[in-house]
Amino acid sequence: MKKRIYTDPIIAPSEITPEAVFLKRRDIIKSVAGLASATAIDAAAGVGHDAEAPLSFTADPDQSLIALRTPYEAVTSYNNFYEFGTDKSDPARHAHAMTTDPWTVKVGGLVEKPGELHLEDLLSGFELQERIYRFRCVEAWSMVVPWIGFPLSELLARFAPRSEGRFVEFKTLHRPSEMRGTRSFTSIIDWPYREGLRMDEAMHPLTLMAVGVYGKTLPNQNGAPLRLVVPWKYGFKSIKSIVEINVTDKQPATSWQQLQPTEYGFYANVNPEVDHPRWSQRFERRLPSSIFKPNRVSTLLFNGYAEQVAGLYEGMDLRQYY
Ligand SMILES: Nc1nc2c(c(=O)[nH]1)N[C@H]1C(S)=C(S)[C@@H](COP(=O)(O)O)O[C@H]1N2
Ligand SMILES: [Mo]
Repeated sequence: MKKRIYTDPIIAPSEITPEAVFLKRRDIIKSVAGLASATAIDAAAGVGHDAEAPLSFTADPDQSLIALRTPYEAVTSYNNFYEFGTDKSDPARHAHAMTTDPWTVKVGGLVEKPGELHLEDLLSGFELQERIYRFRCVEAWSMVVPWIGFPLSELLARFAPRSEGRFVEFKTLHRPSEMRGTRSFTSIIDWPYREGLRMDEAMHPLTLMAVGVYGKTLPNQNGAPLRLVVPWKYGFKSIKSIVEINVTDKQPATSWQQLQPTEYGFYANVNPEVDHPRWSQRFERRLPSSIFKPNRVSTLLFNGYAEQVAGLYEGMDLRQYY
């Protein structure tokens, strides 16, 4: 298990330069591995995509959430990624089976220039930025995550959406041979996992395409090599391991809405006033939490991003469009 050599950054990536992160990482690997030569260690750590390799990025100018960040260990071991099973520990245990290199994202639908992006374009074709965001699952747990990525609007701009384009649809990789959860008889989702956004939501500057977390490429369980992050919506909108993006004129069907439309809507904006039919959304369990230290915090309207996004929903009844 080469990937577990280095898991917990000692120094916050946003506090130092990316070069320093890289050097520090080598130091840590060296000290952990003791006598082995640096080259052998780099090879063992698999410097490359699969190794959760360090990325070059500019730090988030908004450092207000930095002290609240959920530890790397929790971010990468408590996950929802049903393609690998429904237990929170399944993705960390089984997602390594997914091949992420080579990787292609096909972009089409109502765009002037349909085409493809490859893994190299994703990791070096955009200026990477850090964004420290609150992340709130509909199941009432939450984290604060230092993502690395670029605005979805920059990706879409390359393919020139046409003016009739009103929505954006996303699809996850569907490869049963590498995704044990999709082979299960009890699997409830009609694969591939799908999500969608309204065009103005997709173009919003907070909407991120993430390729990394804590300064390194995404581990598979978090949706490598490319996943969506929409911080004011419930986590299920933040679709992982994307292989297809289409601009459409109709609201796309989404996996959770198809599964249980009375419980999961297309909008899925975080809202403490609108309860899930089976539980309250007023509070959340902020990870890491335990029975002894539940770490219960109040849920904020639009997950704390109301100032930036409330305008998108002016005049809409948020109870009707949940
Ligand atoms: N393809 C895919 N994307 C997915 C999911 C999934 O099961 N499959 N789960 C969603 C849910 S419910 C949540 S809360 C987040 C969890 O992201 P994390 O594991 O990085 O915290 O991923 C979302 N994206
Ligand atoms: Mo979720």
